Amino acid sequence: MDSIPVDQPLREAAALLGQARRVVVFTGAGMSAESGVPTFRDALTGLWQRYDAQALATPEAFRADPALVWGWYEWRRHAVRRARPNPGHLAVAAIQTRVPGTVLITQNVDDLHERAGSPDPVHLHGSLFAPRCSGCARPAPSPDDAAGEPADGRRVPPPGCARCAAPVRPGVVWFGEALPPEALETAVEAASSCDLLLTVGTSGLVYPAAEIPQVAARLGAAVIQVNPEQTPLDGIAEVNLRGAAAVVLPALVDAVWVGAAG
Ligand code: BV8
Ligand code: ZN
Repeated sequence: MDSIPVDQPLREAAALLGQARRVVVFTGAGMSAESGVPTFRDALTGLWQRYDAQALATPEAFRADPALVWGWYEWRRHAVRRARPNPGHLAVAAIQTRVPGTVLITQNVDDLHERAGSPDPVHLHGSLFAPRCSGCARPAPSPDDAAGEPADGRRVPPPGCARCAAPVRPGVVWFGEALPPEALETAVEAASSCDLLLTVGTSGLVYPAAEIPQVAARLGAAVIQVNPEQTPLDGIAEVNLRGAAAVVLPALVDAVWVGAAG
């Protein structure tokens, strides 16, 4: 992995991270982009491109056409299974090791943080690997992959619940649905008591998740943003690291701990 020059912003971020005691890492779709998992901003590809992700990720869409929405999530689940954590995910896990008590909060429904060794990330928007009944909410087994990977755009009828036969739905939070109260509470608490929040790969447009970095800044924590693009979070960030997560995060960890040891 080509290392990037330790420029001024990276030096500032390293100084902040090196002296932080209570750290929160907050991630969005950009964290998994270099693992080949498309971000929400990225237009859907293939036969899905005629759909708008935000429209598909709603209870209304599932009620109207369960097979279409289930097919989309099955397609995404297989894409995530094929993906691998990237050096950015590994750097986040390294920060959690170096700064005990670091809280990792993610908007992502993939399991790449876990596969990178991060202990129990807080999933604000659920997971692709926790299907449940849309009627009685009974957890359902993950579909067996013997059926193979659904081609993109293919509609796949969801399995029926073993208890009430209602269609099984993905264990994610759809637009218009409340976030899991305990996850949101943990996130707000961590943001309210941290002294540094590192936000990575999020456009900061989806609420209430986008509140989390703002709560931290409002209560005096330093905010470091990693994003190749500008976002509404630029204004609250003490340091903006304009680059890709899989390049910038390993360089940041190096600058704090490896450089220090060097
Ligand atoms: C609710 C799971 C009410 C499903 C998701 C206040 C103001 C305005 C609107 C609202 C508001 N409050 C509520 C709303 C409505 C809505 C909302 O926020 N709408 C927005 C779009 C305007 N919020 C809701 O509906 C929420 N629920 O409000 O319920 C309620 C309350 C009580 C009781 C009943 C009901 C629920 C929102 C959650 C929806 N579910 N995901 C699924 O995945 O299918 S949201 C989903 O989209 C993701 O989880 C994520 O949160 C969001 C995408 O955002 P990002 O992760 O930031 O990704 P994005 O693609 O946008 O950007 C990628 C970024 O990465 C970019 O900046 C890019 O530059 C950068 N990047 C790219 N490559 C890299 C990179 N960075 C680093 N490295 C790289 N290599
Ligand atoms: Zn049921």
